[in-house]
Amino acid sequence: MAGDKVVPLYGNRSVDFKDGFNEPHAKIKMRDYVDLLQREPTKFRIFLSNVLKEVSVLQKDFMYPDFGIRLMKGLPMLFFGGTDSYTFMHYDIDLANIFHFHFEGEKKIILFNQQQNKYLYKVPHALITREDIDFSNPDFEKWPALKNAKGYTTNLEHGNMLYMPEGYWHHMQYITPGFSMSLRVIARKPKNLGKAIYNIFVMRTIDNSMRRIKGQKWIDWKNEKAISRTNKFLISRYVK
Ligand SMILES: O=C(O)CCC(=O)C(=O)O
Ligand SMILES: [Fe+2]
Repeated sequence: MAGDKVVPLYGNRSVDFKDGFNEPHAKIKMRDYVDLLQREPTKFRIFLSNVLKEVSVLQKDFMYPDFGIRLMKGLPMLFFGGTDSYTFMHYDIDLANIFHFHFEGEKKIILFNQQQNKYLYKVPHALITREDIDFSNPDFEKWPALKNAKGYTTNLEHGNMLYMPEGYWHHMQYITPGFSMSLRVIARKPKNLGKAIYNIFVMRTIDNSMRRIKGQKWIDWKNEKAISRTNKFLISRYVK
């Protein structure tokens, strides 16, 4: 039903200063994308898609479950991926609680809470870790701080739902082609809500402006800071 809709695709390309925050890497018709998923492995994912909004008949295909907790009722976002694709380690800009429902394929999940930030080579003014870390097979020689990070891992199959508490980091690797729907609940801890407001109104504006002003130098500086801050923390732990 959504075959003719043009959808945005994301690959594994690292952040480029010429891109806006979360700008897509390619566009394709939904029909062709589904063909691609079924035909061969692909790094291309659909991330934060609002296809339900555009194809209103699909809205009849689901109901909001009643968990006794107030879900954000803007239309839910859909996420698709094929064998070999993964969604990089990140947390969501609004630090929402996320109920992540999975359909079709199998997906491997890694989660960390916000207390692990100091070990994760987090990029400043961003919601990601260093993009050259392979979380599916981390190189602990190159990224020693990761050895200290305590997280969770699980696999999702058709019909499973994963609850991610507010602000949790998530890395999602599609083992086979599939798609998911995320329902969200606003951050409840005042500190997290404060961070959400800061991210949406301040962090994103600073980052977009600095990309325009300083270009790639800004991105490179942030990536270097991700390492130096994490190393500084590691050293301070051992030299006391
Ligand atoms: O499933 C994915 O590819 C990413 C999901 C995600 O980032 C989210 O639900 O916030
Ligand atoms: Fe996310």
